[in-house]
Amino acid sequence: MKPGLILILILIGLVAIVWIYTLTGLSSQINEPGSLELPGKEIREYEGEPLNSAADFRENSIRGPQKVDISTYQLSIYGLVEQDKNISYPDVLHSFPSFRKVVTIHCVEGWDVTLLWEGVMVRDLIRKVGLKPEANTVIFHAVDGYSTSFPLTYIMDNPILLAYRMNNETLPEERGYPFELVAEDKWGYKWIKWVSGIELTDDPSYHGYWESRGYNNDGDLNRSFF
Ligand SMILES: Nc1nc2c(c(=O)[nH]1)N[C@H]1C(S)=C(S)[C@@H](COP(=O)(O)O)O[C@H]1N2
Ligand SMILES: [Mo]
Repeated sequence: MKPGLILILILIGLVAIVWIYTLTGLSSQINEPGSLELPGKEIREYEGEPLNSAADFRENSIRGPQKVDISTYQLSIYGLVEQDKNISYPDVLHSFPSFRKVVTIHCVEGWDVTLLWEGVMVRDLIRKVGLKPEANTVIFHAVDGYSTSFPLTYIMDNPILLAYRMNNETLPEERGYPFELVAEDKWGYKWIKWVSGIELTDDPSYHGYWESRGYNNDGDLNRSFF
């Protein structure tokens, strides 16, 4: 073969490789830390800090682990917003910036677990739909019928994560897949798992599942829960 022909063949080969690479979406997977397809291996240390394992939880959910069909799953944001919105799982992961943080969850039963959480900020989701001025309370709803609520200021003034990964792995089913709220500085019963809805209301007296059974509605860690 002539050297010129070899050069042309090499060039065609290179173009084909780049084309296939972009077509398969490999490039975006590599650049996005929150990518769905990232292989997960649980980490047990982050920046020198030891972490517990996703298996260290005691499973005590009201109806046991929930199975969510991710192909039909939608996160609904509704109520006192400019326009209700349903967002698919991939859209939550790819359309919002993701953040990582080591946070400890404390259950009222006396155990705690420290993990590296990764997720999107709830306030970014809410800003996307636009708030009505009367909104003052955020109620989270879950697939198992569980719910819990917060003052709007807690959600908008703090970097509160809706997590889809823990310790570098996709949330396991028992831990709330697809989303668990990382309700920093709040008792475990505020860390709602299997989140399916975020409702904006003007009713600060709303009481969620455990709250309507006597647990403190603030759920502040530095206060007693009953
Ligand atoms: N949807 C849902 N989220 C939930 C619960 C639940 O029953 N259903 N239990 C809460 C409680 S009381 C705790 S302590 C944390 C951690 O529970 P786990 O150990 O069952 O993961 O999840 C919280 N989130
Ligand atoms: Mo709990």
